[in-house]
Amino acid sequence: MSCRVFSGHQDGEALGAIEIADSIKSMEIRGAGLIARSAADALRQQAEDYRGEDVEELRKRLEEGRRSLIDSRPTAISLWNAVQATLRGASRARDVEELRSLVISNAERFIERSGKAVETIGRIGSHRLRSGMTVLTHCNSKAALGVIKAAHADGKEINVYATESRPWRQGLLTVRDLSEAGIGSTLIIDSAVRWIMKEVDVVLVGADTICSNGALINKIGTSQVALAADEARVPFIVCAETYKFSPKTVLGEMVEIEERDANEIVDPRQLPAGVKVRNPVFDSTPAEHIDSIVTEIGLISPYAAYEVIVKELGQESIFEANEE
Ligand code: RUB
Repeated sequence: MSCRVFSGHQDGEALGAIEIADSIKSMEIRGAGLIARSAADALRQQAEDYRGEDVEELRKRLEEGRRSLIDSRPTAISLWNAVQATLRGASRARDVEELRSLVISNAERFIERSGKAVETIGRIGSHRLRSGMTVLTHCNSKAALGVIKAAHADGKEINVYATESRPWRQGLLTVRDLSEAGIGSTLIIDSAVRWIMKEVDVVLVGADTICSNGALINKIGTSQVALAADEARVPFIVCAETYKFSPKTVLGEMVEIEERDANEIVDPRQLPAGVKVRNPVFDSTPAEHIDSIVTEIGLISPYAAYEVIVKELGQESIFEANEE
């Protein structure tokens, strides 16, 4: 298993899930795919560690764990899809053993599929890149970087512009990751995107959530990158596993955009009295600015989002979203 993010706690308490939820909240664990795999793994660990005999008690603890995980960061639907997939069928398990093995196998299947999805997206997306191309990417997305790395592995020479992505500066992770893979990159500040766009052949970004109308929710600034790409006629491609699509949006639910502490942007002592600071960390890019979405089931139009939700995540997930 590629994603063992914590180990050892007593008796299947929600503690492991709470610890992981805290690490997600503090952004020690970040990126929508990793958040999802870590949440699935936290519930798997909780089921594995339970030593009691009471199936209702284990179910209750898993539900507490699920709750603390989904409350840890509100925007990425990958987190909700992961915990739902991990606990699917849990209400029907008759004893501890049945519940434990169901949760373990669900979690392992989710984690394995998630890892494979990133690989497949890399392969499919790389067909859109030719040698000598310049890619711009925003923030730090494993799925988007997977595409660049797959193209590089095929012998294509790819140049990358990576945005700094204030305030957390995930762009530093991106250039580090690319450098380790032997891929050259140039770091730019977020406000340089429109100026640099004339040198860019394609934009590749990841996704936290894709709505049923095809809108993309991703790191703050993504929609400005999309506008600049649209203006310059540069294709804007999203790289997203199918569990980044949101069944909740089918029911008309709006995606909650997380706002984090102002201290992440500026030390309040540096500001004159009365000045407010806001720190929204994601934004929404409408479908009309998206060229295509690379998923593990193929390259699709953003307008196919509803079909992906129904066919890949299933009516069951829409039903569960309704129950929430
Ligand atoms: C990360 C971010 C990434 C997506 C997709 O934001 O917006 O583009 O999560 O990442 P944060 P991946 O740093 O706030 O979590 O492709 O790795 O799932």
